[in-house]
Amino acid sequence: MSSALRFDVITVFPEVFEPVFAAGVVGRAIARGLLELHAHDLRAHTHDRHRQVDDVPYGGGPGMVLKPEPLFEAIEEVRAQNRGPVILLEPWGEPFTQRLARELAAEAGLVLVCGRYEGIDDRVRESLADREVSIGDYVLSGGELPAMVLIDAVARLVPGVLGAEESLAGDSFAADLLGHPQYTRPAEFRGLRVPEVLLSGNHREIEAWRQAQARRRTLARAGTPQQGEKR
Ligand code: 9D3
Repeated sequence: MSSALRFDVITVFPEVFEPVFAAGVVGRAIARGLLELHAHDLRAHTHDRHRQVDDVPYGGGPGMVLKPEPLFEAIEEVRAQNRGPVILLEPWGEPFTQRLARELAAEAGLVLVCGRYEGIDDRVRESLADREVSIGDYVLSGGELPAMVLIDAVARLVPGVLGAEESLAGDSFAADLLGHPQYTRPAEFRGLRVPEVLLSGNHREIEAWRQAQARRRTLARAGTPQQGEKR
């Protein structure tokens, strides 16, 4: 398989990755050998009686910080199998975008490190990280959900992961359009009608309507009022 992409995730909660990626597009791709996902328990790389992955911050302050030793050991071990970039999920990282997803999908592998508590000892970033990524400006409890978001978005771009039809649908994002409204049967539900043009069978008119709707959505999201649109 030429384009298989390998994800290695280092986390204190490896079990949360299992159900999420057993189902859906990503689960199917793993079953078909297009993707590999390995979640590694950071605690397996501790050597003390209490299997401690965190410690108090130097200089004082609230909360705990992920210790460097287990992270160095885990990352170095994983790197023997996965030569891809080491990405730390951090709230102050570069914003995760479709563009970054495309860039990462071109790698043979990715090593994802999930922070917890107040953060990761900065020597890990300094010595081992290739980049730091955030999924947006809101506070989560750790890097696991962000890692899942990244994996899902990147996995969809690996050739063969999506069916031919689904891949075509992805192209609308390439044009930075957010897609058009979708309807399915019935044509009328609780008095709500599907737009007449979609029932017309006129494919040119349908395509024009969809493009206009998609443009409208995209501009609305960008905060640019449409002509004649009330704000
Ligand atoms: C008080 C300073 N905070 C840093 C901005 C502390 C802090 C908050 C949340 C430290 C770690 C976290 C846990 N979040 C992540 O690890 C995280 C995250 C996020 O919270 N939002 C968006 N993307 C990401 S990627 C990793």
